[in-house]
Amino acid sequence: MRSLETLTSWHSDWSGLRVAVLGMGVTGFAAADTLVELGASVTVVAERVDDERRTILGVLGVPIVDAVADELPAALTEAEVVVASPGLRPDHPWLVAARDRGIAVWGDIELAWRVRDKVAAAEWILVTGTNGKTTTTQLTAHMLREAGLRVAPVGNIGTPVLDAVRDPGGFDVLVVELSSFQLHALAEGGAGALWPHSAAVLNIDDDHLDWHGSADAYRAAKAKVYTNARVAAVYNVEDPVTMGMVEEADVVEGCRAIGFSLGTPGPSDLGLVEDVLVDRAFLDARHSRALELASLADLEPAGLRSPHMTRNVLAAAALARGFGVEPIHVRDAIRSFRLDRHRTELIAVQGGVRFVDDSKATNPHAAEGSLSAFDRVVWIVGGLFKGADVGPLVERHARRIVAAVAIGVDRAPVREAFARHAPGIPLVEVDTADTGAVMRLALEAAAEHAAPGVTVLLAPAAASMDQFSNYAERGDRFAEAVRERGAHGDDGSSLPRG
Ligand code: UMA
Repeated sequence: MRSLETLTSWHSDWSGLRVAVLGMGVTGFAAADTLVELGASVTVVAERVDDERRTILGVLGVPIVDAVADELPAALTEAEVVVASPGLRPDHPWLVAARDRGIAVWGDIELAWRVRDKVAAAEWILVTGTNGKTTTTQLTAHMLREAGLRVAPVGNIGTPVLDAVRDPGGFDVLVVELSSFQLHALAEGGAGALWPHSAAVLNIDDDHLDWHGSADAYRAAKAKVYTNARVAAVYNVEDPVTMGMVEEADVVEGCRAIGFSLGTPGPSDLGLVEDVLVDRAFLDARHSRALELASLADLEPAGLRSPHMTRNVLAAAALARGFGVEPIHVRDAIRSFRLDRHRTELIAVQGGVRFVDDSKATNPHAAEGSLSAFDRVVWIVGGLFKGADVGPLVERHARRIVAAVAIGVDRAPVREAFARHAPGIPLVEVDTADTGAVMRLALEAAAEHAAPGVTVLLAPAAASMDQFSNYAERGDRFAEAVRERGAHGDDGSSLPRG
């Protein structure tokens, strides 16, 4: 049997390598397709495979084993390598079985790293954190692109790294958003370990505790992002957990710790001086001077002015400056950036009431950002809490919550949080089995408490999958219901989304 240590290039000998690809979502498909191209002997093992992927795999000649979790197909037990989808929990019977047998378990990120030289080996910049990953990844990529670099934002953002690695045009740099699941799977040493140009952890709060088993395990996974960073390890000065991660990290000698914060930056940090974003890290005279990057007014048009978005901009700027992007390109990128939908998106103003879609707030920490941005809120909250506690959020923001509307199949966590921390605030529960009606009913309940100057905020602090396909559908349903209400009267002052 060949040593897996030799498989460090697209041009290594992958022929006939027995690989089981576990799971057939976005990741599994990219992995199977890549491995076929490499000449490996691939079998897909999955609980669900959609028709389109089944057809393409058939054309590629890849056998599919449809199996449930407690079956152990021979393709798995006889594999030399298993490539696992990130959604598979570490205690999934397939992964337990593979580990027990000493079979190497890789994620798609490790596979992509090993074969990154297919066209030209791009540099990798890694971005993780509990919230703001996608926006920061996009911002960083936008800044690098503004500087004329060929760049792709990839990873958990939705485009597998393997797709970028196989792009015939090639890239100078990949900005890779990594989830805690993908980080958990990363090798910490040996031929499969990543050696990124730089890496950032934006913030840490409890999330995905059900998947990781504990807050410590979640944090340990996130901390792996800094391993072997060569140029910059970017952390959040206002989040001591991220600073601790940098201090503990096993980085390459000479790699610099770069902080970002909304305060006045120290040498080696990026931050704010009055209303100017400044860099005191990437200039020779950093002990006495700072470079101006942009003003807070530059952040306004792109909707980046709120505190949590400003932090994302500073983190992206730190990564871009670390890569040599000039301040002028950082500023121009900020000015031309546009946020994705469902991130504190203004849907309409009706009768002086603002309707804001922050469906992307899939955990309490994310909801914290949008709740902080408004003074008087009717808060639509609830869904799958994934083991996180919504209580502290209710406690911290009780004074700005005019009323709350609980959605989701299990509303007990919201009910208990309000009973405990804000018993005086009206809480209405939307109790319906008709998921198509959830948002209409939620808005009806919200309307009882919304007056001019109030913001009706969808910031569920929870995942959506109990009632919707994903956060985007949840947000779309909210926007539809808002527009329906606007079309049926109110005062006709509804605006198109901002
Ligand atoms: N599967 C099982 N059993 C399981 C879990 C998965 O059989 O218990 C199989 C099924 O065949 C299923 C497939 O795996 O169809 C789905 O795989 P997956 O859930 O690992 O997801 P992918 O489609 O491969 O998408 C993943 C990321 N999803 C997750 O990590 C859950 C996507 O992030 C990412 O965009 C994509 O890879 C490309 O890298 C989404 C996400 O929700 C946006 N991420 C979480 C987050 O951001 O909080 C981590």
